[in-house]
Amino acid sequence: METSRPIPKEEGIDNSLSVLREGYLYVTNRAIGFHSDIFETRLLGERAICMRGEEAAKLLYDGEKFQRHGAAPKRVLKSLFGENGVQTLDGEDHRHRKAMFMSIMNRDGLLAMREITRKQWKLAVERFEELEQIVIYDEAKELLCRAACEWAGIPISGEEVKEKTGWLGTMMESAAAIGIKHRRGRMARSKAERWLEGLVLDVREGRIQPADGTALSVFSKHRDLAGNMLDPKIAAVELLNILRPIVAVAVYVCFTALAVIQHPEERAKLMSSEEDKLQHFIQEVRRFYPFFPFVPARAIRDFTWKGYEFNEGVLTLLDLYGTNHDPKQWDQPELFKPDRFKDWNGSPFSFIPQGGGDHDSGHRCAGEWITLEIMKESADVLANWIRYEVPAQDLSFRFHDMPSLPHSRIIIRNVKRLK
Ligand code: HEM
Ligand code: MYR
Repeated sequence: METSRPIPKEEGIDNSLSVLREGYLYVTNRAIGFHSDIFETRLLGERAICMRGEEAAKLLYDGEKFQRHGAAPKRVLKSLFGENGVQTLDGEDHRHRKAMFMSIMNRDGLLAMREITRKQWKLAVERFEELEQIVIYDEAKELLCRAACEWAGIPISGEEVKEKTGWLGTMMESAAAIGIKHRRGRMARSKAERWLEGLVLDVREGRIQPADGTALSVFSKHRDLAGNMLDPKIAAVELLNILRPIVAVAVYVCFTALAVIQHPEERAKLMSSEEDKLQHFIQEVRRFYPFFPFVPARAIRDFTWKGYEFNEGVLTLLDLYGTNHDPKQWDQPELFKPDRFKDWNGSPFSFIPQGGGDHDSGHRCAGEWITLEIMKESADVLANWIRYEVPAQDLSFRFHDMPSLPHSRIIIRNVKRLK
């Protein structure tokens, strides 16, 4: 019989405001204060357990102990995720829906994404040469919107790109917002869902024929475990679970640019465009910079873990940023050192910028591999394809902005093509 030990407790009727105030550092700050990788608090009007580190990640990804249904706050479903999408499913329903996503993440799909990204950067760089200055974040969102639609088999005209980029970007940028910014996120989602529902019906009624194997084709024809096609609204939510996060990779492109600018000695290692070097660099970008803050889940039943009692239904947050910076796993986590990935042990639970565990059976990010493809191509462009000036600007970013970005969104001038 395990003896129980108390979970350190943060005082206060509700500490949601502290999460907004401290952002990515909320859990780390308390873990340091309590000398504990687990503590309890109150968030959004209920008791919540927060935890970080490899062991905690293993626990949260145990599908016998935690479920996702009812875990993400309603407001996050209304803006970022969408309702009744794969993020909210459990058990067999989740595995079946997840298989639909993973079926397009095969070798051909990944290669296609790499090539589309390369082509879109080429077109963009030609344009950059004509412009006095460009803002990397804005350009990356737009070129990734084009890339996402092409990859997913979604028809989009040149004139539509700005509008659609706006919707997809707003959903992600307003994920943790309150007030008017949150309402903008909801509105962007409604418009985008209507657009994609229309396309799903177009496919089903034979008006358009996206290529086999593309997300639009696969999701429009997918059947659930009962043999029924997805409700068009849910198919639209899932198509947005492809388009929105591909546009969101612009945040990582922006941080990649920041790392290229601020670490010339690391940039120099990319000069050969070797795949390994690009991989280590972008893995360190994903580890080092903040993006997705925490993953929420609920305990399915009462259980005890390391002596700590979890009650059925308790809201539990796994801190992704804190786990990627856990000094128990990472030597000098506060330093940007891509070479640490030369001999990284590959644990699915200690390096979790896009969630942990297994892609097929758990909730780990379905788009992790294509994120790597997009980032490697983008790192190569920013380090090797172009020469540019970086004018004086505010490159700092704040840990309480979720998502966080360099304030200037990274301005470059006098872009000249080298390749
Ligand atoms: C899930 C992060 C890009 C599709 C997730 C999760 C995180 C995450 C933290 C949740 C893991 C969990 O619940 O345990 C990110 C970040 C990205 C990114 C930081 C960088 C921009 C992508 C891309 C795609 C994608 C490019 C698709 C093309 C998904 C889907 C899920 C997911 C479908 C739900 C998986 C499930 O519930 O089983 N992502 N992601 N993500 N991501 Fe990503
Ligand atoms: C995606 O679009 O699914 C991937 C990237 C989104 C990152 C957004 C980060 C902001 C904060 C979200 C709070 C979520 C808490 C459950």
